[in-house]
Amino acid sequence: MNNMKLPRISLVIIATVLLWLKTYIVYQTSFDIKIENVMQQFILFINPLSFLLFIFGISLFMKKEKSRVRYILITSFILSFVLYGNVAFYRFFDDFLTLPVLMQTSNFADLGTSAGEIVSWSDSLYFIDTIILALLIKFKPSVFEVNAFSRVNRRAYFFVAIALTFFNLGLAEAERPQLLTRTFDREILVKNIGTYNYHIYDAFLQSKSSAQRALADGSELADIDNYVRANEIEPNKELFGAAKGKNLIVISLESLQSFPINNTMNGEEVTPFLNDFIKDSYYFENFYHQTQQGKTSDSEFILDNSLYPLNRGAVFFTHAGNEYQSMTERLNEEGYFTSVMHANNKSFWNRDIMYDSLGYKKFYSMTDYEITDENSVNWGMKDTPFFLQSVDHMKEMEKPFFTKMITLTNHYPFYLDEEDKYIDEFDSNSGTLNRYFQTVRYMDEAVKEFIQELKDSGLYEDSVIVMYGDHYGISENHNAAMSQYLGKEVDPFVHTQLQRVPLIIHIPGQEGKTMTEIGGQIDLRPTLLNLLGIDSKGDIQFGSDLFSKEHEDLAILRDGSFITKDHVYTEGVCYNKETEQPDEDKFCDPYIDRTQEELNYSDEVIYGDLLRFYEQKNGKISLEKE
Ligand code: GP9
Ligand code: MN
Repeated sequence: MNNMKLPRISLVIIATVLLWLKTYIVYQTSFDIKIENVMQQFILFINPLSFLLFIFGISLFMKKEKSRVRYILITSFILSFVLYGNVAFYRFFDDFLTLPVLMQTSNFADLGTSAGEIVSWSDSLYFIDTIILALLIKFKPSVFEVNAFSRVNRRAYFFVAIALTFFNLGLAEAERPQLLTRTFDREILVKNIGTYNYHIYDAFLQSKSSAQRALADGSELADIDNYVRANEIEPNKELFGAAKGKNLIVISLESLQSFPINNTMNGEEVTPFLNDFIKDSYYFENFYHQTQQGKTSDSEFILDNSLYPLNRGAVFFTHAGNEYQSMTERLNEEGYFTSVMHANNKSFWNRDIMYDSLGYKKFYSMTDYEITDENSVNWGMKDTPFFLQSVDHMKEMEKPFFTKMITLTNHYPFYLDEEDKYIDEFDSNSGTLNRYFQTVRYMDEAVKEFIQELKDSGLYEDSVIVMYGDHYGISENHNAAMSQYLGKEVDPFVHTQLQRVPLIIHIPGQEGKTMTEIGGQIDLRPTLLNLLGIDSKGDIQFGSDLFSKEHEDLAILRDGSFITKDHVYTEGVCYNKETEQPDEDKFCDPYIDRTQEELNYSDEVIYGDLLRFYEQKNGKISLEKE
């Protein structure tokens, strides 16, 4: 038997294939990864492979056979353990592990007594490949060999591994553009680059931010504090406490820009309900979103902290472990029950982790809603059922409450079921823009039903209702179609003006008013706290009360563009708002450095996790390192 010439397979290959197949089986059996098409299934299948080839391939550089065998066995065990750790964590948290989560031991407190139910003896099956490997090594059947590769073979081996990595990344990027720079969701990352690469990526993000944090010692805060104090203004005194004790309902209107408001398409109103509603509300028509790659999550970050989001990546992912002095925490101190309602996967944008850091008491996510195929479209649950089921949750909340509701239907690619189309599509070369009007119209209808439901349940009169657009919905890719709709060319000036999103503040008992003040999402925190009668002067925040008589007409966008009363500065050109043409530089020059200074200070706060040195109560800076 022994002298039969069977091809002998290298131990490296056996270990790789065993763990590869096991990982794929575990994906299918132990995680709930949503696969939408064959390509996604294929990516899922190949995604563990490149990493495994590399990690086991390291053994090919080891001289001694004993070391090689030992290395392969230990590596197989460690990786199996990591995979199993994710399985156990997923059973309870419905999420993948991240390093900050491993360090946030408080998370595990939730596990407590149920640990026994999460792990069971049959889980040893998760180590079956390592066991097979150990048996192979022990009994040394003739089908495999542990010999080192020749130099040429080793090269070929790594060439294949590298090629596979790029192949995988290329497919993933095509399936999910900007996967790594935007880092949306752990499930999407695992689905596209695999669990093991995902952990390496996570470790990279973690070490980068820990290094920056470690170098900070609080001394940077003095300058920042000076800057914030120098620009601090007196909030509106008459409105201080105008909504004291009321519930605060903040609605993030997905992808809603200002241009459809009070506007028509094919002669039909796009937002008939909102056009009415703003007559009874404060409506800010010169309000800008200040988000970047973190999109919705960036707008949430700004709302809570009055800090700018980062220029790349999503701060919800990169700095979820920081200490923040959020609006939510202020409201907790005032006895509010604070929550977020969003019928999506809770780990999307790392929300479950970040909401803990921001102090939210409860996150009503996907699992708190009744979601069916009939009440879903596009990204998930439709806005109308979402709103209606949310009111049921509100009825149960302790009062007063603050809740942030995040809508979903008006999201790219803007698909709707036939029965939800109230108006026709626009007619241009961009299907995206054409459908956008329809989904905005649907959202308008959903908001209408929501307000009615609030009235019926008696919550309306006791609540301040705030609505804002989270970020743009129509990107520059659709400039030609936009030009057709607007009847003018979308140049950098018009593009910047299109970054306006509606801000609507409805206070029971107050009359409506259109406000022309120029502001941005950064102003939400100070404005809302003032209305609720909470003094936020002395906080490290970059916005100011929009109702203040001293409010400065200035909105700074995250890319360094800014808007003043009469000018728009973008891409290095100072435009006159009236003529819409370039103007003399002297009108914008005074704000250029100021804009950069403000953005840099805000970044410093985040990178250095500086708020941990700041005592909000008395404005003192402590210089001790933690
Ligand atoms: C997902 C929703 C959309 O939960 O908030 O995110 P976006 O892509 O708009 O940032
Ligand atoms: Mn969004």
